Order: sequence, then structure tokens, then C-alpha cells
Amino acid sequence: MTDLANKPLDEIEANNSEVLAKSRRYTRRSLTVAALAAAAGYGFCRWVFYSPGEGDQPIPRRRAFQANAKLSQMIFNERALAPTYAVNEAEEPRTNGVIGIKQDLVADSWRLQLVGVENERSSPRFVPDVTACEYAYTPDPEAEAKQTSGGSEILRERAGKFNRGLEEAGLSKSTLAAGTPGLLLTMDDILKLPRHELVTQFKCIEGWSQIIHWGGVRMADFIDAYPPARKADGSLPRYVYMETPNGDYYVGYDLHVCRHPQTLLVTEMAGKPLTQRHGAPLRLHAPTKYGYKQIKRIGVIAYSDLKPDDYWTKLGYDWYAGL
Ligand SMILES: Nc1nc2c(c(=O)[nH]1)N[C@H]1C(S)=C(S)[C@@H](COP(=O)(O)O)O[C@H]1N2
Ligand SMILES: [Mo]
Repeated sequence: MTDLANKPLDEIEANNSEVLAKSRRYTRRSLTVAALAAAAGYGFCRWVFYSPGEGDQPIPRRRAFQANAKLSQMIFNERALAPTYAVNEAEEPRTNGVIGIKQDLVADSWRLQLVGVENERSSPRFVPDVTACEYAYTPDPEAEAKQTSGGSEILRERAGKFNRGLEEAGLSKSTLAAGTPGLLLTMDDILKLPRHELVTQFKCIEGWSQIIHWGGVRMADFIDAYPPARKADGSLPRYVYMETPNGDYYVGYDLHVCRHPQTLLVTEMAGKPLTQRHGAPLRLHAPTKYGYKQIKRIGVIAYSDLKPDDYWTKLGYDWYAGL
């Protein structure tokens, strides 16, 4: 289905350099922001160091350092570009982490629940309750073998019908309430967006990394096609929440991380359609983040102004997970 394998290398390289050109513009913009932030930081430091009596008050100063650390984390790590590699350097992807994807999803039953989009009611994809979406799974062959009665029929899940939150981190606090309106998108809606390829390093916090060849669409293009509704004051929501169709794995992101030019909604790995264990039909790749932020099998994308719940953060890992 993919033309990656047959694609001439120069075409792939041309595509890569297009990504890089865009990213360079993006980085330049970030540097301007960084310069402004540095100037602001200078003023701030003057205030900390030269305000009367500051010598006796280490705590505000420490807070300032923390604020500066946060600032540089946001400006330099999250907005910088990840290095890219040649396609022939890419490795065969290993599989890690099957939370929320233990059963095979029936591809045709997949829909993307999208919540918080601007003018959602005028979209032909609008439904009054996205959580009523039914996903179908092929039964786990082992579990099936243990059953006495034949059970080869497909299992259907309506949100809340199966028990949720049985994995270690429990139920997500950000999961959608029944009756949440939004859009139900099909895979065709996603594939209408421009296709992109990227070869980047994928890093798992457990200490391994691999060079991976990704294919899919840019999340930035997706956000442009389905922009978040603005708040009453005209500003955008700060976060994006995603979870698997069964709600067991969930991740929170800053909106600007989703807009990063290398953040992809992935449909292909290693030149082949995504496998179930790699998150078919749709997963995320964010090369500035550790693997645990790269959710496999996305069922829900919700724009939100509340910092979303996050599976691994609940178990003690950093919410930002920056490299
Ligand atoms: N749904 C889901 N997504 C997930 C995980 C998971 O357990 N379930 N594990 C994460 C972790 S820790 C890593 S390292 C990567 C592994 O992706 P891979 O199996 O494609 O190598 O998926 C991430 N996304
Ligand atoms: Mo990981």
C-alpha cells in the first residue's frame, strides 16, 4: 500500500529537505522568541539580584532559577528540531508496551473521537455523543481457547461497557464523559491531509533507542484542518489529550508540541502499514519526547485547557518527558 519501498531516494531526500526547510524557519522563529525571553530574563534577574535586601532571601531567587529552567526547557528542547537520518539507516522497529492495545481492533470499526473543535456543529462529522462510538475487537485467541462455548464472534465495545481503568495507573481523570459532543472522523479524513515521511531516533526511557522510518500526516496540518475552539477571551486551549479506544492508555500534550513540524500522526512504520502492536491504525510520533508520550492506537483527541491526565505521570514519570 505504501510507495516508500519503491520511492527513489532523491524523492525521499527532497521530502526531508522540505521538512528541514520548514523547520529551519520554525527554529529561527524560536530563536527570536528565545532572544526576547533572554531579554525578559535579564530584566527579571536584575530585579532578583538588585532588589533591596535580596541577599537575605534565597527562596525567590531559587524560584527564579526554576522559572528560567522551565523557560529554557520549553524554548530550546521542545521547539528545537530532532535530527533526521537517511532511510537506509532505519531499523526494524521493536515492540514495547501494549497497554490499551492488547486485543486486536477491527480496522473498519475505528473512528477518531475529536473533541473541542471550532464550529464543530457545522461539520458533517458532528455527533452529539462521541463516546457512543462502538469499537470492535477480535477476541484474544488464548482467552477464547479457555472458553468452553465457542466465542469467535467479534467483541463490541461501547465506552463504559467494558471495565476500564484496570491497568496499573487506573482510570484516566480526563476520560470523556458520556454525552460529550464532537466529531467522529474516519481514516479517509486523516489520509486526505498531505502525507509526510520522517526518519528520526525513537528513545524509550528504559534505555534503548532506534532509528525509525515513519509515515503519516503532520499533526500541525491536522490541527489546521480541525482547529481548536477559542476560549471566551479569544485565546487557544493549552493542551491536547489522547487516549486509546478502550481508555486504558492516555497521554497529555502541550498544544505547541502537537504543532511541532516533526510531530506526526503515524500510519506507517518501516515502509509498511502500522501493525496492531505498533498502534494501528493511528499512533503519534513526537521526536522531541520519550517513547511513553508516543501513544499507540489513538481513539480520542481532545483539546483542553486543563492539564490532561497522563498514564506514566501517574506512576512517577515526568509529564513533559522531553529528551
Ligand atoms: N497504547 C499504548 N501506547 C504506548 C505504550 C503502551 O503501552 N500502550 N507504550 C509506550 C512506550 S513506553 C513506548 S517505548 C512506545 C513503544 O512503541 P513501539 O512498540 O512501536 O516500539 O510506545 C508507547 N506508546
Ligand atoms: Mo518506553
